[in-house]
Amino acid sequence: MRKTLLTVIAGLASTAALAGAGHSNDDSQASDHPPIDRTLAFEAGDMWFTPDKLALTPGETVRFNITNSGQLEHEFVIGDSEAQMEHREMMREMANGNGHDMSAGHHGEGEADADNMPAVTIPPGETATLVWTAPNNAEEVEFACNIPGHYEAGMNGAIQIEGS
Ligand SMILES: [Cu+2]
Repeated sequence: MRKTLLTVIAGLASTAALAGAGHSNDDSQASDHPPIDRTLAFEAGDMWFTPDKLALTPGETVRFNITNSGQLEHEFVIGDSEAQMEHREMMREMANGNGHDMSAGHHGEGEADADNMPAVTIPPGETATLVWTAPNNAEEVEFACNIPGHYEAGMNGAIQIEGS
């Protein structure tokens, strides 16, 4: 009995030569988000984003690949201008409250903020991904970096949501 089973397992193991056989590039791992309609490459530099504006249609799901080509850490947050302002104030308070330890303001990969703003923090030289669906109830939202001073220095842009 036992011997037979072992033989079978040994047989299976030898098929492990699949490695490197060129995976088809599907990113449908855990689909905790709707299918991606579009993937957009963004670049974050020291105090700018490229592109600095964007147009989407309502309900369109976009994957942002944001590369930080600057020397500083940046974030990419989506929300209406009021929410951005609140987020900015929160970040500033955190920065003041505990010296210059910014770690409390970090966002995980694609993680929603407490106030439900899609946000991601990007260390210098790295690329972060954020998936977001354009809402049906807004005509314009902003993307921004709300690390103190960055928004004011130019790290913000408009997302026009048009059509329907
Ligand atoms: Cu920034």
